[in-house]
Amino acid sequence: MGKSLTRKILEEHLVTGEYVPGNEISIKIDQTLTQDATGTMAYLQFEAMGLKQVKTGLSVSYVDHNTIQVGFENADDHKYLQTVAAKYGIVYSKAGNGICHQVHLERFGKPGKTLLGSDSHTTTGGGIGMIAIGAGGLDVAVAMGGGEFYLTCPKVYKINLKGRLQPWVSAKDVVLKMLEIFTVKGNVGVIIEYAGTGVKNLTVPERATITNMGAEMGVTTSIFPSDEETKKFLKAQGREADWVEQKADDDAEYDKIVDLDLSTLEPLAAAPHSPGNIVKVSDMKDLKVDQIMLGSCTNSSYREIATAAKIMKGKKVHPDVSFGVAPGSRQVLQMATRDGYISDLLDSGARLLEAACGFCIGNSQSPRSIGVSLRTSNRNFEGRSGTADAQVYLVSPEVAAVSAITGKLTDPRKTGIEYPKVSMPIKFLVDDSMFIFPKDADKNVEIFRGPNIGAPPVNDKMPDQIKGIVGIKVGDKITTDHIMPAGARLKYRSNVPEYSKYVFEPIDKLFPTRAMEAKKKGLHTIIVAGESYGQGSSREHAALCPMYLGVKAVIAKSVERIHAANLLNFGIISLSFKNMADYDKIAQGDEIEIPDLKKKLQNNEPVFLVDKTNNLKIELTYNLSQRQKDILFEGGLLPYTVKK
Ligand code: MIC
Ligand code: SF4
Repeated sequence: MGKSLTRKILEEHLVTGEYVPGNEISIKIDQTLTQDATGTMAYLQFEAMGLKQVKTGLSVSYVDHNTIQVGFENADDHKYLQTVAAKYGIVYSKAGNGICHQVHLERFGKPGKTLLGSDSHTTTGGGIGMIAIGAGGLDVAVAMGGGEFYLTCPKVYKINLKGRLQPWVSAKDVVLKMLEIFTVKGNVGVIIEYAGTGVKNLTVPERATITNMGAEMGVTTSIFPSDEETKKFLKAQGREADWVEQKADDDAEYDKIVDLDLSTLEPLAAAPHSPGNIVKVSDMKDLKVDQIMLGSCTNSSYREIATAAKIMKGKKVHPDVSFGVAPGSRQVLQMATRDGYISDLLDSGARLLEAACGFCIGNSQSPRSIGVSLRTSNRNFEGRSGTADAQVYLVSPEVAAVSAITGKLTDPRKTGIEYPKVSMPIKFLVDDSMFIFPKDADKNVEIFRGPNIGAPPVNDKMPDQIKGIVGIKVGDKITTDHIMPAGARLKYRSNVPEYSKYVFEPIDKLFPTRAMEAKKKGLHTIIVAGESYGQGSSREHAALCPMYLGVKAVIAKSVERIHAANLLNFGIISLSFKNMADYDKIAQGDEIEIPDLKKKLQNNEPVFLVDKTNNLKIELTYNLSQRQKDILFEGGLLPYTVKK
C-alpha cells in the first residue's frame, strides 16, 4: 500500500516514536514563526533555556497583532522582539509588513518542510504543501532551540476534490462546507489531506484559505499537494528554486475518504457564534448589516482585494454600512495600490485599514451594540469582535463586497452584478525591505525590556495530591477567548500577573480573585469543563495565567489539541470523566481532593476525585506518555527542558 503525503513528510521528519496513528511521535521542525501577541512569551522562554542561537533552518518573528499600540506596552514588546531577533538569529518582520500567515506563504513557505508557529492558523502553510502546525509559544521556543515537536501520530483523511468552483463561489465556501461536514469538534488527532482532480483548479492562496480554517475544525493541520500551481505561485514570488513536487502515492491508504465536488457548492456563511454554525447565504435574505470587514489571514490575498474592488468599482457602500478593508500584507497593499484597486475601493466609500490582524482579534472596529457584522475572518466566537452582543457572520470576500452595496447579507449570484474575473499575477511585487534579516554583527545587541515585560513565572513541582476547590464550572465549547480574552487585554501578554486578572473575564469576572484567595490559603484550584474545552487560538496564556493563579487540574469531558498541550506545558494536568454523567454531580465551590495523584500516575493506577462537599468519589481518566508524566512532575515543559 502506498503512502499519503502527510505520512511521507512526517516520516521524513520523524525523530522518535513509530508511525502508528494514535502513538506519540516527535518530528524535526524546519521553520518556526511567532507573532507579537504570543511571541514575547515564547522568546522569554527561549531566553530562559540559555541557548546562543536558534537552531532551525529559518525562524521568523512577525509583528501583526498588536499594531494599534494604545499605551506604551505594545511598542515596548515590539522593541523587545526586534532586539531578541537580532541577538538570536531570527528574521524580524516589522509592523506594517502584514499578517504572519499571509507573509510567510508569500516569502518563506517551502513545500515538503515542517513549520511550527505560535498561532493556531499556522496551518495556512498547508496550502503550499507544508506540514504546518500551530502550537503554544513554549513548544515553539523548544523547537527554536533545536528540540523536536511532540504530537499524536495522526489519522489522515483524504478529501477527494473534483470539478471547479462556480462563479461567485469561493475557497471560503469550500472550507465552510468542510466545517458543516466535520463540525468544530471531535477532529482531534486528524490531518486532512486534499487531493483529486479538483486540486489543480485552486490557486495557492485559495488552498491557503482552506487550510487556514482547518484550525476551526480542530484538526492538527491540513495539506495540499505541491504541483504546477504551487510552482507558478513560487515563481511569481521569485522563489521558483523553493519548489519541489509533493504528492501522495496513487494507492495511498487513508483512514477516511470524503468526496467533494467543487462545482456543487454555493455561497455559505457561519452564523453567530461558531464557525461551525453553517447556513446558506441564499436563505438569509433580509438580514440587514451594519458592518463589513474584509481581511484577516483567511481572506486577504491580492486576488481577493482585487475581486472586491472590481465588484465595488463605480458603486457605493450602502449608507448604513461601514465597510473596512485590511489587505493581508504589504505586498498585497502595494500591488492593489499600484493597480488602482485601492482607489476603486476608496471611491466606493470603503475604509482602508492597516495590513494586520486588527479587527479580527477585536482590538479595533468593534461593531455597534447588537450590530450585525459580516467578516471574512475565521472566528465569530461570542464577544471576540469586542462587542459582547454583536452578531458576527463569517463569509467570503465576494459575499462581503456585494453585501456592502446592498446593505444586506446577499447571495451575489442573484444581483445581476457581473462576476469579476481576476487572474493570479504572473509576477508579485517583491520588496523585502520591511524584514530585518539577522547579521552576525548584531549578536551582541542589548535586549530591550520595557516595564511591561516580566520574566515568565515558573511553576513548582507537581504536588503529591491536589487539595482545594472547584474554582469554576463551565459548559461545552469554551474557547480560549473565554479563558483569556484578547482585544484590548492583549497588551498585557508580556505581564502575566497583570493579564491573570482577566482569566475567564467574559464568563465570571470574580474567578481570579477567588483563585488567588485560595492560593494564599495554600489551596489548589481546579477547573471543571464540558466538551471541547480550549477551542480556538493557541494562546498559551489560557494555561499560563491559570497556572499563575494556582490551577492544578482541568477536569473536562474533552480538551482541544493545542490547549491540552499548553496545559501540559504549564504543569496543569487534564483529566476526564470515566462516566460523563459525573460532570453533572460537581458544582463550583465544591471542596475537593485528588489523593495520591502523583503516585497513581507513576503506577498507572486509576485516579479519583473526592468531592467532600457532596460526599462523592468520582473516577477520572488520563492518557499520558511517560514523557508527559515527567513534564507534569517537573511542573511544566520549561523546568523539564532546563533540567534535561
Ligand atoms: C487568534 O486568532 O485568536 C490569534 C490571536 O491569532 C491566536 C493567537 C493568540 O492568541 O495570540 C491564535 O489563533 O492562535
Ligand atoms: Fe491574526 Fe485573525 Fe489570523 Fe489570528 S485569525 S492570526 S488574529 S488575522
